[in-house]
Amino acid sequence: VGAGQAVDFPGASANPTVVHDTITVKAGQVFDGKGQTFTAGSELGDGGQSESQKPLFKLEDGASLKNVTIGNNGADGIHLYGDAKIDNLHVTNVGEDAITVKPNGAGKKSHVEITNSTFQNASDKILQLNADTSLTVDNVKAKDFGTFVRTNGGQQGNWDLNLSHISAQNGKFSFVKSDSEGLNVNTQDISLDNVQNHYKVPASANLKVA
Ligand code: ADA
Ligand code: CA
Ligand code: CA
Repeated sequence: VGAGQAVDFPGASANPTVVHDTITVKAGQVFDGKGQTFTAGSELGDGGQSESQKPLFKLEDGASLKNVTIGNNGADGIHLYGDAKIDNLHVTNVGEDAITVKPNGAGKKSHVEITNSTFQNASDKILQLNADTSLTVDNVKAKDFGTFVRTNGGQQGNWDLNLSHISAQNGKFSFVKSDSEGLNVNTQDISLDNVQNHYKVPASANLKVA
């Protein structure tokens, strides 16, 4: 799939690489999965809704991950500690959640880009933002999920969401959900089909839907 080209929903390989221990991508490094499928071993969790599961990948500040499929056991997905770029990621059966922005210790806002990617079968959330983030999501598809993006429940933070060229289908809770009064959301070319509560955000949020 070329950069910027629309992607459909690729399947997982029948012979995935089993991740028994979280793979750490060091600061500034690029992890290129070369199209391989990864699935979590039971050491990381069962891909259900337990909050104590571990991620398959942990990205340090400035790390990138590309050309990765996460298959049957998504456990706690991918954890980001700082700036990150994720490209051509396909999660066929999202676990507890797919991607989490974690507090990075330095207390600085994370700049996170997610491009040319797909997410399917999330019982609850796909993207979970637990620390201040400028999030860019471009050319992404989601199908059968709870919430596409959630800022940490009950919390105020510094969150900017730039969402473009996204199609989402069958969302049982919401597309964007936040309790943060100062939330900024900019959207362009979003197609929502059978998605509940498109923008479940405080009235004070700055929401620009183009
Ligand atoms: C839930 C939980 C949070 C955090 C989050 C996550 O929203 O209430 O504390 O664990 O999930 O990161 O998965
Ligand atoms: Ca959770
Ligand atoms: Ca989680």
